[in-house]
Amino acid sequence: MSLKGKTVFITGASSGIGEFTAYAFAAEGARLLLAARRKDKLESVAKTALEKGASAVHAFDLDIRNQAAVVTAIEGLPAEWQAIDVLVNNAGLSRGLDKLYEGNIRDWEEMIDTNVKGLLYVTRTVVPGMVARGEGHIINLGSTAGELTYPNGAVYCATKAAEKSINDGLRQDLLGSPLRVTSIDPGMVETEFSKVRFHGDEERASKIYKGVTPLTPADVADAIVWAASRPAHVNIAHVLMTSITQANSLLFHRVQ
Ligand code: NDP
Ligand code: 8X3
Repeated sequence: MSLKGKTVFITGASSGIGEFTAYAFAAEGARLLLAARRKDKLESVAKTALEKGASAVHAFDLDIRNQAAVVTAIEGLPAEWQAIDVLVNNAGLSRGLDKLYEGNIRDWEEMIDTNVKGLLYVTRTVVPGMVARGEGHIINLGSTAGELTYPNGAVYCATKAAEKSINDGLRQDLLGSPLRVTSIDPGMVETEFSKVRFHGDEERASKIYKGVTPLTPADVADAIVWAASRPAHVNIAHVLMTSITQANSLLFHRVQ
């Protein structure tokens, strides 16, 4: 399916996987709706996306944890941006790496509010328009963490297990319609993810990637665009992907 001229809405487009997904859809000639909280970063992504071939870009700041703001921003889009063809529910984060019984409750709330509730708010606001138009594809970012829980990561892993259930539930709820629902589930990808997880501690973040070859955000973007560009009757339910140095969320081949 050609993505030229399709309107693609990417949440969390200011860095990492969302940023590179914007560039990958840009290269296909798509129109891009880009959202995140950091407007300055988004504007720089928007400029690069136009240089890479996006046919138009509209960027706006949005905190997906705020349900009223999600509705206002999406329902208030200019008329020419109202018909969203592809929604990439990418915005998300981890906070902390702690034993559950020692975890920081504010970290838990931020992860649940963003990765689960925020994803639901955006989906609930965008999908009715897709259903009414009889066209659309929802692509959610899951993780190997949603498949297999790792120590000290129970709450982040739980949010990605929830994403898996939401992805599978939505696909069943849309059965009989032409809409498609996909979960892209990467293992370790080198982005701002670990820096955010460790509250800005770059030294601790860099240790996570030591001795392994992580996926790049461009690798994940490639899978997202691949899923979106399958023929209209083909629904890719899940893509589980890791680098060759990772077998699952627990097992890595690390060179010391
Ligand atoms: P980054 O930290 O690089 O990017 C996260 C993006 O989400 C940023 O653009 C950030 O923008 C945005 N975001 C975070 N909170 C909010 C919010 N409340 N409202 C709007 N946007 C928000 O990480 P990744 O690119 O790695 O992560 C993207 C997704 O991929 C996440 O869902 C993550 O769980 C998932 N994932 C990541 C893996 C990895 O190893 N990196 C592996 C598997 C899945 P801003 O701060 O400007 O709001
Ligand atoms: C991100 C991958 O293993 O750091 O979902 O949780 S991991």
